[in-house]
Amino acid sequence: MLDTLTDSFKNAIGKIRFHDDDKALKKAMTELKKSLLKADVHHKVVKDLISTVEAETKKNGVGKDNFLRALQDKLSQILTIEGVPKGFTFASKPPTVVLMIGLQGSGKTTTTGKLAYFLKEQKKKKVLIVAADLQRLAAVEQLKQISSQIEVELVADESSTPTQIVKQGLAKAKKELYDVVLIDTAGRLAIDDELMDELADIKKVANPDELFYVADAMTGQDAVRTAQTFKDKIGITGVILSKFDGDAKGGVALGLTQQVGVPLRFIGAGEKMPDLEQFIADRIVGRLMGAGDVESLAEKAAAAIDPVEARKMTQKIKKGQFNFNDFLAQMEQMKKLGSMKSVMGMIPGMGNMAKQIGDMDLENSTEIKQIKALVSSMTPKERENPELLNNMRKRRLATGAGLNPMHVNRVLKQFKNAAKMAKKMSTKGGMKQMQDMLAQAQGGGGMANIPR
Ligand SMILES: Nc1nc2c(ncn2[C@@H]2O[C@H](COP(=O)(O)OP(=O)(O)OP(=O)(O)O)[C@@H](O)[C@H]2O)c(=O)[nH]1
Ligand SMILES: [Mg+2]
Repeated sequence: MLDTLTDSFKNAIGKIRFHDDDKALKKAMTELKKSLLKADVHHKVVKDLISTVEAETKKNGVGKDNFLRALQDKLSQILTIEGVPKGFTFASKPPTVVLMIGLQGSGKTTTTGKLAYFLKEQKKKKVLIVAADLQRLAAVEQLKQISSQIEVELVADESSTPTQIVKQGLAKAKKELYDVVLIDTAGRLAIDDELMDELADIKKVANPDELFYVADAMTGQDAVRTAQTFKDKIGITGVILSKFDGDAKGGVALGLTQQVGVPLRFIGAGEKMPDLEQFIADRIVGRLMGAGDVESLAEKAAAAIDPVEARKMTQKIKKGQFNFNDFLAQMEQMKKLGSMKSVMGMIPGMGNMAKQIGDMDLENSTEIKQIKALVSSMTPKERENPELLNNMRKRRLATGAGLNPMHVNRVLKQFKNAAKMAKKMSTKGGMKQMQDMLAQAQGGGGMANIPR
């Protein structure tokens, strides 16, 4: 997600040698400046960053440690707005009301769904979505689909007006004790008075705690400019950059907070519901400097994995009873973590591996589809005990699942390997072996076992 930026910092860090002099620092700064500009970071932000880091490093004595400290401090500063709390905060008196605004097609509706999913799954909140976009014919239908997919309640009524539906939503939220209300609004092609008036009216009745401006990251510095206009005309409390997966450069994320004077709060990097990440300065700084973001990963995993189920699973694995039902259940859990690439990006030292994996898609990968097709053709007994499958049954299953027998054998072999590996991992020292294996894969491109 932040690959280009991370690479820029890593290269610069590499240029500072152990016994350092001004020349090494100069070289690192020149390198950093060039790559940040190339990554689309605004030139004023780059200039400020470079001059501060250079001056601070010199002041404290040129050397890697001082350079890293100066860089870390400066990055934290440019990603933070003094006095603004970190992460998503809830109003002292529920419901927390969030208004989602932005230009047409910027990703408001999708992001509303992702945010609802994040609050429900990770923060365990009761979330209500209000469909206040009554401009576009299909808008309500789109939200209906999203909210039923993530199992979040929706308030919608095509024959109503935006302010009426907001009032209705808020009344329901108060009565039924919702924690959060997310209001999706209509977008326009460009900023015009009509849009601003409508938003101002909605804002008046909604009295929101948060106004999130959703901007398309692919529009680069335009995202910053339009955010500024929305801030001046309506007032915003945060920015969400969507479609970050399509933006290879990503520099806009680094400068935006200082440029607009409002913090970047979330980044959307994919079309699916788990593809939303909190933008928390301290964590991002760690990631930019190549240290990973274990905190966010742990949060995601804790939300996705049911501890009771996990314990049961570990017991089964230890006893060698891991079966196809468990295999499928594990895969379903993995899906909740979001794209494999973003997960890997959070693990320290795994940034490169994330790149190799590309976007491994658990839902749409052919292999996983094959496995699912195969398992659903099995009898319950066979699912519990794969050993029951003889050649005739395998041929039958292949036909039933629309696969050839070779596929079936491959899937069964993969399953056996997975079960074996899981058993190994659950023993003492298993984690160490896993790490070694990962390190090997990282160095040697041995990714052949990971389905694409
Ligand atoms: N790749 C990618 N696509 C995204 C992301 N967020 C949204 N999209 C896609 O962008 C398109 C527009 O998203 P919407 O959520 O409908 O945008 P909107 O701002 O609600 O649009 P209007 O209601 O017409 O103003 C859809 O096809 C989304 O799937 C993202 O983070 N990554
Ligand atoms: Mg929309």
